[in-house]
Amino acid sequence: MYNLLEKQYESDSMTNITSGVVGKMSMKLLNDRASPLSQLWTRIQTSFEELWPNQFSFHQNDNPIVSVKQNFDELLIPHHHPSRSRNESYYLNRHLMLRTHMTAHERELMRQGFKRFLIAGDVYRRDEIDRTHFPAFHQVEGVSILSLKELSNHSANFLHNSADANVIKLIDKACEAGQLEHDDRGLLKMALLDLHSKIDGLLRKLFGNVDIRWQETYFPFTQPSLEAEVFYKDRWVEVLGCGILKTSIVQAPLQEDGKIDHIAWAFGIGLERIAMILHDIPDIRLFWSHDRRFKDQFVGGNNSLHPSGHPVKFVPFSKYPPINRDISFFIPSQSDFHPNNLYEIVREIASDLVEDVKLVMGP
Ligand code: FA5
Ligand code: MG
Repeated sequence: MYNLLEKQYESDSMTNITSGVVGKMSMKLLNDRASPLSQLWTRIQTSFEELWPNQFSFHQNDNPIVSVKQNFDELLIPHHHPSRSRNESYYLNRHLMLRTHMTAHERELMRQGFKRFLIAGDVYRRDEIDRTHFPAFHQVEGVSILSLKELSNHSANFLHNSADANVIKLIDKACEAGQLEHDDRGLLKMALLDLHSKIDGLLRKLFGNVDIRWQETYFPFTQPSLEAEVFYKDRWVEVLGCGILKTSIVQAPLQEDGKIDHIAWAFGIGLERIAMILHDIPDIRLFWSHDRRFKDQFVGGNNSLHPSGHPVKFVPFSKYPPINRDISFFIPSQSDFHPNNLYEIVREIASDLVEDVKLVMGP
């Protein structure tokens, strides 16, 4: 047994939660009005409301502890999937874990009857250490359940508005792939175009004119699956994953004859990546900083916007140059060494001061 934020939990062979990550759990950045992350969450809600009034409900879940069932099993994530390993996720014990994505809350909201919603929260992954990856970050998940009737009434031309020829080609290709659960490819395409128009609308509202690139990807719970990247400072940054939810995941009533009469799409956006681009924030760790030199730059800004409407740009303040350190060690040939375990030790000892860990394997 052990205590975590004033509650008792049974420990077992899966337990791997660390004090560093528990410290992050209590920061609740989405409730801190001075955090660019909470300001961005507000902007996402107002953007949705302005673009598609009264269509979506907005939710926030501040408790990242979920069951393994919610985070993985119910989302069809196979038992051998690497994200289930102790090397990639934080476990309280065999049954409970820190959510690795906000997709973990989709089913409960659908079960409560919500059809179109956004939900934000903090998520946790044992990940690599660099400027754009951190073991704690925030996601906004969006879901829309569209009735088939509604979809067939939509004018294809209207939905095509935001999609250029490349996107339409990609969507056509994604809809052709085998094993799709909805056999009307036309309606499936309409649903994907609707998803595209919502994400495209949001990204353009946030960034203004920006280069967005779409490509096909894989998630166990969606098919087809797509991801979007935004061009920023000479490179493409992945900002979100999305797709058409598999039918067994969607929690919505069926028609009287038992037929499925809906198609649902979902997306998951990383808030840090978007805020970094909007405000020129060079390092993801700064969001967790208690340093007033960081926080004061965003206080008082109207949702981190200048009166001109442009996002406040971050002004760097560190006067210390970086220092490089080499550490070398031997790994026995039979060991089950995983680099994430080394990163975890680095984090435990040096907290967030270490900017980048590069692993160089010897011959
Ligand atoms: C997911 O988490 C899926 N649940 C998204 C999804 C939802 C797909 C609904 C389909 C339907 P992914 O692991 O790619 O996907 O993460 C989504 C976004 O979170 C990424 O695009 C990125 O913006 C952000 N992200 C992922 N890992 C990190 C990290 N370590 N640090 C900061 N941001 C991250
Ligand atoms: Mg991804």
